[in-house]
Amino acid sequence: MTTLRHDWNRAELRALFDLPFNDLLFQAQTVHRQHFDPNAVQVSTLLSIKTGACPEDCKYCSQSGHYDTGLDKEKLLEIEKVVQEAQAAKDKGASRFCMGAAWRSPRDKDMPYVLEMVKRVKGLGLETCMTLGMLAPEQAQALGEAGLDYYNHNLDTSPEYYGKIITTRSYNDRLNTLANVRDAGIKVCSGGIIGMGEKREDRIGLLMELANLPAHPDSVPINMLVKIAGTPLGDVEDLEPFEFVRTIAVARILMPKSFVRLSAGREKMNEQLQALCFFAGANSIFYGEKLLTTSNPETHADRLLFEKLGMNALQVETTVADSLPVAKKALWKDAMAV
Ligand code: SAM
Ligand code: DTB
Ligand code: SF4
Repeated sequence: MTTLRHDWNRAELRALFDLPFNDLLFQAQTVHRQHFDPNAVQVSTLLSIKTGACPEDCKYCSQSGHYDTGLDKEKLLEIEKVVQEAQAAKDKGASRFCMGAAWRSPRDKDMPYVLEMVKRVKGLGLETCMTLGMLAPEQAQALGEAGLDYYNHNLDTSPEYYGKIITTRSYNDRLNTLANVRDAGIKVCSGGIIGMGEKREDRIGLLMELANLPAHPDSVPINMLVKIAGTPLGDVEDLEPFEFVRTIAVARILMPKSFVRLSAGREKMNEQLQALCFFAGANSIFYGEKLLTTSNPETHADRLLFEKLGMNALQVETTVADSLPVAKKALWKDAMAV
């Protein structure tokens, strides 16, 4: 029985990052196998339900109103359109549908729409996830009562580097939203972005914050920065890919029972790098040709990769069960015929 730790210190994390690559990956894969089927991957599809003109100044983001990124803005999508997209994602083999809005936080008048979206998408037999910015306790409560399964709210980076990336909301604001989500009984999805010009110490700081939360996030997205022209991080230097793999491996070791998601940035990664991330303990991806505003690998390329690696997509029933998730091969076989 693994006891989950919430008291990781910087020296321990440094020591993990400093391990020879093979030793680190072996340790991560060993931990991974104690808690998960190593060939099963949870698959989520994203949809931007409200795009652009965001008041926040996140320096990586195509949707911030502070930068000219040439993005077409869109109002809150109609519920029927969202349901249609969710059904299409399900037909292609996704088990979770994640709806994202470019808001600082939802306004009261937005709430009835998003609550209805949760109910309708859940009614299709999909897990639901939303990322709408900061949530007040009563907003989180309402989403929980509507049946929302997951709420995504990333810490993004270390507390020390955070001020270089966002000035319009604080690290504490983010921690408060995570607490409100947890208290509402919604599963927490929280991770960050790697490759924003931060140092290894910042990657350590981010993972330490996530692992030392009162409960490990159920899902931990590790995004590789998608460089957006027009943002302050549009031409930041590339991160050494092995350092990205190391970050996934350390996340896996620290949070043994969490799904670690190989998130944004897969389009720039070759199959071999993605396979290394899976070996390092990533067991979740975003699937579908679009993330929120940028592109993601083609679905047929992902199916082919899964086939080459002998991996399977998890079905809803198995991802929500408390027991060890077991992949069901039928799901993506059926989807391939679509
Ligand atoms: N507006 C909400 C918020 O920030 O809480 C929700 C949407 S926001 C786009 C969700 C997350 O996507 C961000 O916290 C960030 O971690 C990630 N993200 C945004 N732009 C990205 C980029 N260019 N590359 C990688 N990850 C990105
Ligand atoms: C997360 O950690 N990554 C997703 C999701 N949560 C909402 C978003 C990635 C966005 C990538 C850039 C874009 O497509 O705009
Ligand atoms: Fe707005 Fe979210 Fe983008 Fe920040 S990451 S600018 S809050 S949409």
